[in-house]
Amino acid sequence: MRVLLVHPSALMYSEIYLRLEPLGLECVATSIREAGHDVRLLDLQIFTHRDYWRELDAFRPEAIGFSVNYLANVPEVIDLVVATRRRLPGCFLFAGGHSLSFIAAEVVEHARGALDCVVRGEGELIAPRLLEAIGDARLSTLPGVVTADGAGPAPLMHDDLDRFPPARDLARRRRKYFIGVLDPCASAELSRGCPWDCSFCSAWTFYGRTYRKTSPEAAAADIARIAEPNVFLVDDVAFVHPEHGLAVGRELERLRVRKQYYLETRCDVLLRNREVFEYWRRLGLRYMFLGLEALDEESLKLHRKRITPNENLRALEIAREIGFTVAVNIIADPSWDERQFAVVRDWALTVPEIVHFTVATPYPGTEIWHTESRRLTTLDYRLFDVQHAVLPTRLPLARFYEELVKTQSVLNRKHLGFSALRDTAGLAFRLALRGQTNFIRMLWKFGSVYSRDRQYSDHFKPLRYSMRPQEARSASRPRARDLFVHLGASSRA
Ligand code: B12
Ligand code: SF4
Repeated sequence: MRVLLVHPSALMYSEIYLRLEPLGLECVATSIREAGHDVRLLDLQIFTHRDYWRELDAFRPEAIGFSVNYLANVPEVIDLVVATRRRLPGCFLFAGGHSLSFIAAEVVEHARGALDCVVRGEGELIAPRLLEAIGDARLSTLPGVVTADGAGPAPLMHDDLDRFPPARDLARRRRKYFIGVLDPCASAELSRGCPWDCSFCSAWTFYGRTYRKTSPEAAAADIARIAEPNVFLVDDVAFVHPEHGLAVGRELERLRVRKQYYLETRCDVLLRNREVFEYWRRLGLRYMFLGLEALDEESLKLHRKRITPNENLRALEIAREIGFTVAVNIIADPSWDERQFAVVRDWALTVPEIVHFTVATPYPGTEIWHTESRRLTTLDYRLFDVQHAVLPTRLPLARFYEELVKTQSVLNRKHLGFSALRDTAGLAFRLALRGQTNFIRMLWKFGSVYSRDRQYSDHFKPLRYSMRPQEARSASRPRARDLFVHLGASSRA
């Protein structure tokens, strides 16, 4: 069967920093290809909708699968599904991915019969079975599958992460993938899941709080096959188990793999497992993202980060000592006033780290979706991108965005002001000589993306698809089975 897998467009506010390969879709592609199908992949972060329609004419797919990891992409994908159904009435249309897994039934409803099903959870094991079951009334009894007729049992989670290495060969124009100065950049994974349980995050609820690892041999072999000089490690929390990180590193050394790496981890993991980070620094790890989230004890408790402000600050010192370039994230709460913005801005200007801001957002799949007592001010999927306020703001909304954007631009100037640009000019020039212009374009686009008026006016766009509102909210923690996509066992680090 001819199967086309599609990744939606880039999110407006992140495309300036990065564009990364659709790793999940590439893993699903491997499993479908192994089952004997002819698979193609189209990434709308790089290609246009016009390219999509051309691809349909050229390839004539018999099935099309869409990947929706981000809520903000939901309207685009529903529109594409509905239009595709008109163009190819006999084509089997399905969708999956992180965010859709929490809102499967409502998305099937939005598509008004155009979408054959949504697949919840990991796609590798179920996708080939799904294609086999096309036309069969038992489709809706498959694990994780949700159709207009009903839903199957809990989705399947595979216990061997080595089994379906990503089909990177299917991603076209790979030179377009980059993150900051890592241009071009591929992605890879060493583990899946997270054993922590932060209240604002859905990484742990998706995987039922499980944590799985690739074998060191398979992980290193996969990275060795990557042509790009840079690799983004997509793990939710890298190096939770230091012995695994060390073993992967040793394999990479044995295979003489030399790359530059970027990863995301927690401050306490860095504190606890310093040696593995030092070792990876020697292997080429240069950049890391640490989810700081808040500067004060009370907010950290509220987010259930299970860490203290001192531990966070100590981790930053260690990262500096080892020689990493670090980006951190702070969650801005809609209840912030000018004073709170100023406190964080002042702090951010005193540290060398790159400081990002996201806006506290209860999205489906998170615990705060169930417990947040403030009423959502919008049900527009497009605003659930952690850059918009979807809860009532203490400041008037336009003022809130003014403060947010002011903070972001002060911090951007810190890293992309004249003196910083002078330092990066040499690098930008060398990349341009190799035809890699993603990083340079990023420098140009920076000022134009963040705008108070743009963010504010996004709230007044006509609402085309409305999210299903939260059901009864409650102050107490929801039960695991109401939160989890995969009903895996709980495993603590
Ligand atoms: C790596 C990562 C990133 C990377 C980039 C990823 C990429 N290639 O685009 C970076 C750091 C850049 C990033 C950025 C952001 N991210 Co992010 N990210 C992740 C993370 C940690 C892992 C994703 C991943 O690659 N997993 C590994 C692959 C193998 O798994 P997968 O993609 O989920 O695919 C599997 C299944 O979902 C399924 N599947 C996927 N597609 C399909 C399609 C079909 C048809 C089927 C059947 C199955 C299927 O099968 C796959 C294989 O099992 C997730 C958390 C998580 N654990 O999922 C957050 C997460 C997806 N990100 C999140 C957010 C909020 C963001 C940002 C908006 C944050 C910001 N500060 O602006 C930006 C926006 C990025 C953008 N694309 O524009 C949220 C999503 C929230 C939401 N509900 O919308 C998540 C869930 C984290 C969280 N805190 O809860 N992200
Ligand atoms: S540690 Fe990170 S990935 Fe894990 S639950 Fe918290 S925010 Fe999510």
